[in-house]
Amino acid sequence: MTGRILWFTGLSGSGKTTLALRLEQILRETGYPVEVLDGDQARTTICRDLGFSEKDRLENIRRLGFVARMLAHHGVTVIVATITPYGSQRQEQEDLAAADEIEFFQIYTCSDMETLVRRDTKGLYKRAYAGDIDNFTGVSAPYEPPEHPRIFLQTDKESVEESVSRILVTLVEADLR
Ligand code: ADX
Repeated sequence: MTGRILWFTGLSGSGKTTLALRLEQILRETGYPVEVLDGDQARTTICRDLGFSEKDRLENIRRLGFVARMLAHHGVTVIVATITPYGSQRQEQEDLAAADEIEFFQIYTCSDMETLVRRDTKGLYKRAYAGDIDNFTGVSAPYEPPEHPRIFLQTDKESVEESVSRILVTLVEADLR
């Protein structure tokens, strides 16, 4: 059985990792082989040589996509949680998955900037607005919102459990098709 790729995209602090880990826990308890590829984790391991220029972000996503497809070939449900700021990057990953007959779900965690700045879970927005971090997505580097994500989550308005339930419903519906 081929696995699938659940690819989270959204600004830093919009809930990608939180949702990915909660989803991982539920799917694992249900008996699915599942793996999370998280941007922050990748950047201290397989992508630790990369920064945040457009070129490096493209390379970052290419590496994660490559690993995701390898795992999916072995029946793993792979959850990728990275900003993935460019539409072309997301399209490329979707196309590569399709070429390998791997089902690909793009999940957009959308939150307004006011909420992100108020929460500022990692303290990065304060530093970015102060000019201490270059190329910070949403502040001094672009984020191109997806126009047609498979799943659209308003993480500033809905709870983690609500968002996770909506993802699970979509997965079940896809399995029933
Ligand atoms: S991506 O753009 O290449 O997809 P990725 O998800 O791997 O980004 O890494 C984003 C994480 O790196 C953020 O959640 C944040 O913790 C950290 N980070 C450090 N510097 C930046 C920056 N300039 N822009 C965005 N995120 C940054």
